[in-house]
Amino acid sequence: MQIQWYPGHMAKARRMLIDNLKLIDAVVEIVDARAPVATRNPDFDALFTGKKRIVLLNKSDLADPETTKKFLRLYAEMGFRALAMAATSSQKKGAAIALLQEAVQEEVARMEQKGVKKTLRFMVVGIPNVGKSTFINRIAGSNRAQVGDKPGVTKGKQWVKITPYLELMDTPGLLWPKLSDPLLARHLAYIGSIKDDIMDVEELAAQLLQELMGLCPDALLARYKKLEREMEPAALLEGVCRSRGFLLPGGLLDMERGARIVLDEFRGGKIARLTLDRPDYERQDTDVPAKS
Ligand SMILES: Nc1nc2c(ncn2[C@@H]2O[C@H](COP(=O)(O)OP(=O)(O)OP(=O)(O)O)[C@@H](O)[C@H]2O)c(=O)[nH]1
Ligand SMILES: [Mg+2]
Repeated sequence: MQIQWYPGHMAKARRMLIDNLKLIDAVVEIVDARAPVATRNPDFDALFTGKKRIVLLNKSDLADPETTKKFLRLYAEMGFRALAMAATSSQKKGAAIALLQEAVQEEVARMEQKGVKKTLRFMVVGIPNVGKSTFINRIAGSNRAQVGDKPGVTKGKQWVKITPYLELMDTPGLLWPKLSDPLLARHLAYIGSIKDDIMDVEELAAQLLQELMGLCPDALLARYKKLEREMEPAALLEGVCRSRGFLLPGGLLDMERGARIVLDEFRGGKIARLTLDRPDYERQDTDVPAKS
């Protein structure tokens, strides 16, 4: 499957991030806990060299808790401050604020010695649809940034003042130019970080069903009754249509409707709570542009 996935506005967004780096104290990178490898933009290592970085594994309510713990250990080994959370709940709000403050505490102390109370500014970054704006709204305690269940909702930068001394910058989702790892590309598409209208949804849903049959066969068989373990991807999608009675006039199966239902139900966490990526996966798409 060929995916056209680096639209022109992304290059503009990348430029904007670089231009704003001088204003900020640290970068908060949001990844999706269901696909923490696929949703980490490999371009960020070059973009944010020299900046303090915090990684938030968001949507952890939809991910497998044990795998989330493994990813947290991995980030700790890599030297990142990291936290698993669900921005749609207030449970980890305090822990997230504490983590942000901790990341810049030395600078705050240094300024305090000079008698200055520093305003902390964080840039919130990540690929599309991982919950950057939802996170900012959670920290702000009100709906200040626009949110939506599709990629590309935030179009430009937006500063959100949380307190007189804490500001968060919302940014548009940023992908990297070359998508040369087909497995990671599929994972991004399954979770909804790439626009569905640039993909073949039937092929995508069929592949997702095959992957889910490997990861959580019991949950899948329980949800769609007409599936069998050894089915090929296309047969799995047909099985979903039969399970739900998705027929077109004339008796053909409505594969597109079946595909959209599978993607919707997976994205909504209705099939199973699971993580697609493995912590030891070695990505093949680290080929990213130079910093400017
Ligand atoms: N289940 C669950 N859904 C979440 C969580 N965080 C965000 N969402 C949902 O994910 C969708 C995308 O959220 P946004 O905050 O708009 O994501 P974004 O990263 O700002 O997206 P762009 O601006 O398009 O790049 C929305 O439907 C949110 O309700 C979470 O922790 N758990
Ligand atoms: Mg947004």
